[in-house]
Amino acid sequence: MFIKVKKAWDTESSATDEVIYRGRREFLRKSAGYGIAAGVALYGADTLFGLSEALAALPVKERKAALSGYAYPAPRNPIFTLDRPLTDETVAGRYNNFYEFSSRKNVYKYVDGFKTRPWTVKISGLVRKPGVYDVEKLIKKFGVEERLYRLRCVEAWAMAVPWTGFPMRKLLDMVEPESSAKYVVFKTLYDRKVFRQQTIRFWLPWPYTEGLTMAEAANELTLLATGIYGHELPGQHGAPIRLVTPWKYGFKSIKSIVSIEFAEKQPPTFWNTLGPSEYAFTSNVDPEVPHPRWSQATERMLGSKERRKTLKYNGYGEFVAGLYR
Ligand SMILES: Nc1nc2c(c(=O)[nH]1)N[C@H]1C(S)=C(S)[C@@H](COP(=O)(O)O)O[C@H]1N2
Ligand SMILES: [Mo]
Repeated sequence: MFIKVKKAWDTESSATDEVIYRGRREFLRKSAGYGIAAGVALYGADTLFGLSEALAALPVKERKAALSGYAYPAPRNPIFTLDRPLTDETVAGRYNNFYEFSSRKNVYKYVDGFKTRPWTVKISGLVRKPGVYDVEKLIKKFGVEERLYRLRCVEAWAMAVPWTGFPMRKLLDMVEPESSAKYVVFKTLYDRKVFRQQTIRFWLPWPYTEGLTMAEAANELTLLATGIYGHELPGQHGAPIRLVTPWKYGFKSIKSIVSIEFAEKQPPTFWNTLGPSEYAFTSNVDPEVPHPRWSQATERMLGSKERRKTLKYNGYGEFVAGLYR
């Protein structure tokens, strides 16, 4: 007899239906409390209610339980192994670069009101299937996996963390870029009500923008992360969806993405615009190419006094060296 073995990350439609059902019920309960006419609430519930809205309406505990039905924790992809211990979660979550919130490492103090659900990503440019895609639906469609990756910041500190997400490759297969597309352009949300620094430092080249070549975007390592340490991304790590390119300096791994565009020309990017000689467009980790003001030969592991030798391509040469020959 043939038994279909379901991979843990196969989509579970029954789990999703349950989320929508419970979220809708919760939404109706709240709407009644706010005195919204039942007709209006029902109209909204029946015609507009999707997975994201349902999840957003659930209390935190129930939301966690619902997500565990199809997203977290995700099965670990055994291909990606580490040469060093994982960074402690609280250490990684309290030493962040996210200039939209703060130009210091204390980003975690500013993310409490950051509303990341519902959230959509606009796909545009040289692509056959442009559109506005709901992050929750992408997670459901592609499934997610856990990957242990090193991350090396251009400032010479490093960490090792378990991301949860799906390969960018899956998204490319779905949206079908045109053959004329040479670059992928990623943008973070621009909203001065959400990100205080977009007002305080209004002169910076917002929105934060990053770019990859098509071949880099399609590489096996390129991950769109939606989680970390076995749960959803907290705000400071770039909720609800961010890029992770572990062979490049951390600033390429753009957070809180709202737009992915396929383009013929290399786009101007945030750090490259601010300092072209310090932050190259490609910015692959390379111990032999110093920053103009400091060496890149070694790195400090967050949460420890350990200094390690920096590895070319951050140790990911077997996956990516072929891209640059
Ligand atoms: N939108 C946005 N994305 C960003 C940044 C930022 O300031 N804004 N900082 C980058 C830098 S410099 C690094 S090192 C990583 C840090 O990711 P982490 O805070 O999750 O460790 O995010 C990158 N992505
Ligand atoms: Mo960084």
